[in-house]
Amino acid sequence: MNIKERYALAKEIYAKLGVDTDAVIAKLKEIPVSLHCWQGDDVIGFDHEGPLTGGIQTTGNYPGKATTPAQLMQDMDKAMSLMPGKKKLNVHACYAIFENGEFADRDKLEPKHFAKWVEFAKERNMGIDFNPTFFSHEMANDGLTLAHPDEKIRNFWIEHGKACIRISEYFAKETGVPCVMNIWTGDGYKDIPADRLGPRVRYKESIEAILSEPYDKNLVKPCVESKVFGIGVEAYTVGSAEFSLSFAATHDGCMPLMDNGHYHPTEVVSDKIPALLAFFPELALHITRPIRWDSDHVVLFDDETKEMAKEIIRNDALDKVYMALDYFDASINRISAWVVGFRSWQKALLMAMTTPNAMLKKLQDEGNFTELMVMQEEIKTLPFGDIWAMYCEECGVIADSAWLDDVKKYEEEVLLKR
Ligand code: RNT
Ligand code: ZN
Repeated sequence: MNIKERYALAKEIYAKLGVDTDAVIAKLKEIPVSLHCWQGDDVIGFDHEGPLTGGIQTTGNYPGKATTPAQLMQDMDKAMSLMPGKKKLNVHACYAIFENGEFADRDKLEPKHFAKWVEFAKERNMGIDFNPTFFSHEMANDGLTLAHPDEKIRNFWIEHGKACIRISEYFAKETGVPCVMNIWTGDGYKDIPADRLGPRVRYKESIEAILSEPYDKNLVKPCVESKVFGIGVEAYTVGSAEFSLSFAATHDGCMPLMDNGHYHPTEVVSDKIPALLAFFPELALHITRPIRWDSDHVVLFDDETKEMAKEIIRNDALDKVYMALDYFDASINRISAWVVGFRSWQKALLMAMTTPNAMLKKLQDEGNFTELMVMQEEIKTLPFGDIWAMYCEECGVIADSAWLDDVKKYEEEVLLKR
């Protein structure tokens, strides 16, 4: 049987449960997911020589990584050609593109330094999300930026944040799509601090100073990302969960961003999504896969990934939750890493959207937990693969793992020649 025939049979099975798979496929095609440029070069960027800092780390030394804007864009294009669904581009400030030996430090960045990214996005009909880069810079060498006790250092980073707001607005105006601007710093201490409040008050005031830059709230959507700890800052993180959530809750227009690698191991973001939806009109996610720590492994189609997608879909929150991938694996083919992660999140969304959520909710509300359990188990073995295959086919990408042949060919012809 070919994909269409398999789909026709599967469609019937889902229809009996009240699920219109044609409508689901049509809808999923329109939902943007942010694809992070930083998987392509191990979070290095183009504006500095030094190592990746900020308490985050890539491990592995797989050959062929992109080292120029042209290579990174070429690699992203290859990866995107193998992913079904709508993409939004996610860029970090350290990916500024300078022409002919020109340079601008982080506090002096301008929209023109990102004109090439705008061109890239527009040609591909994508919006752009943006991130100030508060790491991998000499002014971040103390492990503190916006929370630094030295006012000069804080001001440098505040100016960086403001520059990024202006750039975010430029992205939104150019692409016609609002730009989510995520504020994350690795600020913290390796060992027991003598003052836990002071850095947080400074951090709060610094973010407020950044957000005092005038901008159109319909175009720029700032958010603050929390974290539990980073490498080298194990004892104390300034932007903890409580800090960031409280900041977002008390600053109109500022969203909380949850990265599912940034919590204690038994906490799950899938449970936090509905908790936040009860209070925030909008929120943002970094979708990643932590193994024992914030290891940023490639996102897989695993239980918690599925569970997060479910919480967005069954709460009808697709227009409230900004979804972005955030992982970086340098130990495998980087294009394959991009593709597996993006496809996994697409699968999770598709599965959530083909789940008879209204029926299951009703069983819960009626207290019918016996049937709820039976149905939830039953759903796990529906012919989901046939719906996925049709979705891929309609999006013009290979449905099964044969896409890897393409990546292998690209590795041989392009990556290994670098
Ligand atoms: C780090 C945060 C942050 C970064 C990116 C590169 O722990 O998750 O979002 O991964 O900004
Ligand atoms: Zn993140």
